[in-house]
Amino acid sequence: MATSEVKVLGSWSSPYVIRTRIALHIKSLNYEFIEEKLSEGKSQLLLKSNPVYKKIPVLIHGDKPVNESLIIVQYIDETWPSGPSILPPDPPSLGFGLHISTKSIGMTDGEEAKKAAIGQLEEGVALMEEAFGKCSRGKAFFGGDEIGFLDIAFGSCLGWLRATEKMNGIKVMDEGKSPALVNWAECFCCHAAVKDVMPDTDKLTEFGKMLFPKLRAAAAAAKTR
Ligand SMILES: N[C@@H](CCC(=O)N[C@@H](CS)C(=O)NCC(=O)O)C(=O)O
Repeated sequence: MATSEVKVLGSWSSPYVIRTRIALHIKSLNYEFIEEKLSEGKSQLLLKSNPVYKKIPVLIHGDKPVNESLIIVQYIDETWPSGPSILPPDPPSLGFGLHISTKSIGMTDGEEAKKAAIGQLEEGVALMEEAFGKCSRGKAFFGGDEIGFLDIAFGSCLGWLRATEKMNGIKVMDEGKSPALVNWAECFCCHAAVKDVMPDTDKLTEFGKMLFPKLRAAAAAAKTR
C-alpha cells in the first residue's frame, strides 16, 4: 500500500490521536502523519475532512475521512482484518471517563473544585483496577496477551495521567492502590505499537502548564459573553 493512501491529521499530545496511531501500528500500516497546530488555527484539510466537529484525529483512507477516535480504531480493525485483531465482540467504554477526569483537573482553578476532580480521577482508577482483574484474567493486557480495544481506549490517556500527577504533585496510580494497573501501564507503554507515540511525561507536563491557563481563560471569557 502506498504511504499516501492513509493519512492521519493529529497532534503529538492528543490522546485521541494516539489511539488512532496505536491501532495503525498494531496493523503494521504505513501512514502519513500530518501535525495540526491547533493553536495556530485549523488547516483547510481538517476543516474539509471533519466539517461538523473540526476536531482531530481524522483518518483519511484514500479519499474517505473517518472521525472520532474509537470509531477510527474500529474502522482500522475492520478494514485491515489480516493484522492482529483489536476489537472484542462487545467493546466496553471505560476509557472515556478517565480522560474526561484528567482534563477537568487541569480546567479547575479553585482548591475545592480541584480536590473534587482529583477524587473523581481516583475513583476512576480504582474502577479500572477492578475491571483489569476481570478482563485480563492474569494476562498482561485488558485484551489478554495482546493489546485490545480497551487497552487503547484507556492507555492512550496514560501520558496525560502522568503529566496531571506531575503538574499537581499527586499520585493516583500507585503500587499500593492499583498494583495491576501500574504493571499494565508499564507493559503498555513499552509495547512496540505504543512506545513511539506515547508522549514524554516531562514534555507533556510543560505543554500542560502552558495549555491549561489558556484553556481556563478561554472558558472564563466564553462564560461572560
Ligand atoms: N470525541 C473525539 C474527541 C476529539 C478531540 O476532542 N480532539 C481535540 C484534540 S485532543 C480537538 O480536536 N480539539 C480542537 C477543538 O475542539 O476545536 C474523539 O474521540 O476523536
